[in-house]
Amino acid sequence: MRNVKEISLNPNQPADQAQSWLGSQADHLAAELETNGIVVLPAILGTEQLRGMQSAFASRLRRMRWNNFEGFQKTEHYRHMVEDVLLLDQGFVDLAVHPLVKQILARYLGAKYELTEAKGWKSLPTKYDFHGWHGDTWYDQSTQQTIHREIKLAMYLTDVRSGAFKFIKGSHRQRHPHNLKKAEVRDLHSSDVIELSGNAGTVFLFDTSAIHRQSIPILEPRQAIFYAYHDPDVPIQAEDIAYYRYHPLLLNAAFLGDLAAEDRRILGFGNKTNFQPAFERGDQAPLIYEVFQAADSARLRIKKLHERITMKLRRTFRLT
Ligand SMILES: O=C(O)CCC(=O)C(=O)O
Repeated sequence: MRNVKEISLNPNQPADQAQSWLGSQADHLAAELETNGIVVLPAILGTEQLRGMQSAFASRLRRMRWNNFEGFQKTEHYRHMVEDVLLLDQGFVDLAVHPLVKQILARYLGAKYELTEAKGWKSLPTKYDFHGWHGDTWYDQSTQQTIHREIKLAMYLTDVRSGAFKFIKGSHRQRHPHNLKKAEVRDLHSSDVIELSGNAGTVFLFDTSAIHRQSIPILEPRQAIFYAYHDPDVPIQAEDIAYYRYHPLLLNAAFLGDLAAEDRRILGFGNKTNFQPAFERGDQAPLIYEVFQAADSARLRIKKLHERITMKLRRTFRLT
C-alpha cells in the first residue's frame, strides 16, 4: 500500500506542469484503486483546513440534535452520526471537489458520478462487534444485474491507532455487496487484510463493493467522515428510498463561491433525480420523542408564566 508521504502536492509549480503532474498522479492512484480496491491519497489538506474541519465537526458532537440545538444523531449505540457535513466548514466542500480526488474518480467512475452522501461519525470505545464485515448495499439488487461502482472517500479527523478501517484487498467487484455470513468470514485470508491506522487528515478512497469494516476493539473514540460517490441515475435500494438516505446534498451558500461547472455537477446542482417532494419518514417517532416535546412545551409555558408574574410584581411594588 502506498505510503502517504511518498508524494506531495507542490503549489509553486506552473499551471500546465501542475496539471500534467496531477494527471500522472491520478493515473497512478486510480490504477492502484483499480487493482486493490483501495488507495491512500497524499496529504491534500493543509493544517489550517484540517483544524477548521475538526473543530466544526466537534461542535456537532457536543450533544444530541434536538429542537433548535444542532448536534449528532443517535440511531445506534456505538456511533454518533453527523449528517450533511458540507454545511459545516469550507474544508469539507474543498475536499469533496479536490482536483486530485476528481481526477481519480473520473477515471474510476466515469463522467457521470456525483457526491451522493457526505456524513461522518464518532465511534465510541467498545470491544463489541457492532458492525461486521460487509460490502455497502445501495443500489436496487432486485433489478440490477451489474455490480455498480461506488467509491467512498474517507478521512480521519482524529489520530487512529485502534478501531481503524479494515479492508480485504482485491475483494471489490467480485459479488453484489452484502453483509458477510459467519462462514464467509471464516474463509477470508488474513494476508489480504489491510488495516488503515493513520493520523488525523489521512484520506483514502475505496470501492464500497469490497469487503470492509471498522476493526475492533475500539480503544479510543474515533472521528471520521465518509463521502459516497456514484452515478445518481442508478436505481437506489428500497430501504434507502424509504429513509431518504441519498437526498440531494444540503449545502451552505457561504462555501460555494468558487465552484467550476464540473464541481456543480458533482455536488448535484439542479439534479432532482433522487429528490422526494414533501418527504416524510414512514416510521412513527418513538414515544420518548412525544414525552420530550410535551416536557419542553411545559418548560416554555412555565418560563412565560414566570416572566409575567415577575413583571406584575415589579409593577405592583414599583421595583426596577
Ligand atoms: O467506520 C469504518 O471504519 C467502516 C466504515 C464502513 O463500514 C462504511 O462506511 O461502510
